[in-house]
Amino acid sequence: MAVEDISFVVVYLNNAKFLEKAASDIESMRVRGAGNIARHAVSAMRMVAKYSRAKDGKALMIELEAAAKRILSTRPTAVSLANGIRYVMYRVKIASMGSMDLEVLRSAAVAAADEFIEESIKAVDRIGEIGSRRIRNGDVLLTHCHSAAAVEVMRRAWMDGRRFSVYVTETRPRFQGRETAIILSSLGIPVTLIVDSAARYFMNDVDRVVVGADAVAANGAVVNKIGTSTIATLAHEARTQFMVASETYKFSPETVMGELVTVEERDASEVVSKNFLRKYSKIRVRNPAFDITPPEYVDLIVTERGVIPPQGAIMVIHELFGSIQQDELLKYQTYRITEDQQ
Ligand code: RUB
Repeated sequence: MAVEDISFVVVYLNNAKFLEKAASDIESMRVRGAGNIARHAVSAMRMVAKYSRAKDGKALMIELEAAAKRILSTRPTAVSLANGIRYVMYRVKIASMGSMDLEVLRSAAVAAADEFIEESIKAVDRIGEIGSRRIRNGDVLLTHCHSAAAVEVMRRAWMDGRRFSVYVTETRPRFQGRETAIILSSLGIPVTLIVDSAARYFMNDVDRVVVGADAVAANGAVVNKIGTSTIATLAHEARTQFMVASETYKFSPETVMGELVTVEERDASEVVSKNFLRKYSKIRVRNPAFDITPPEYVDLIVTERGVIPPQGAIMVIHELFGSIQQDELLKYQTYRITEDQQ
């Protein structure tokens, strides 16, 4: 359900509960995929600003900071979340330098959120347009997990009349690959669903791997669904092109300062049943949700600003975040680190 669907009355009466609902939608993965997560988070910030009963501008800023902190604790790897929130908060901060009036700051937050959402949707569209040109007639593609940006690249190429087929890995443990397979197949694209461990078996048939990203580091390393880096290694070995579709708001400015992207580790019950865990309590189960593909295994990153080699990531980050102070950048990084890591 879209954030805006939640009735005005409920939101007005209980902004805190509403924020909690948005955060738990992201935590539980009812809303998933880095782009969707960012838009959901920014919509939540918008609603907090719009329906806040703060008495003055300062109180609104404190409320927004608290909301940002809660939202950022939900999915630590999604840099898009921090960047979306930063987009809003930076503009509120700039507005606050001119005036601390409550309504001025409220409007600044709402306008920034609207702008981020609109631009992020346009970015996916543009990535589809740019990335689709890389797909040729007769190609065999492979994709992993479910990425709206990667799907848009394939959808657009198909709509433009190119004919190709796609291997889709099912993507354990949550099977997001099935969602991708269903979408591509509904467009008429020939799809073969495979288990993740069959990637090497089929890699020699594949011309291009197309995946999305949760984060792109300053050195061009790509953080994406667990298993992506295995596929990238296989593609490298088979000399198969490895293409990443990523909006620039997934690029991590903190990594310029040597910070590492936090990899989210999810509950063991996503991998085996609770019964299994009880019965074999001595078996430890680990469930990292993402992994890191080194830049040497990435051929190109398709962004809404154009195609870049992984080495170009640093330039994109400087262009986008160069004007933001280092302490401002690190503030949102700190919010994402869980208490036991601090
Ligand atoms: C989803 C995933 C996707 C990226 C990019 O992981 O790894 O490839 O988020 O997606 P999860 P998009 O299912 O754990 O959220 O292109 O839609 O932003």
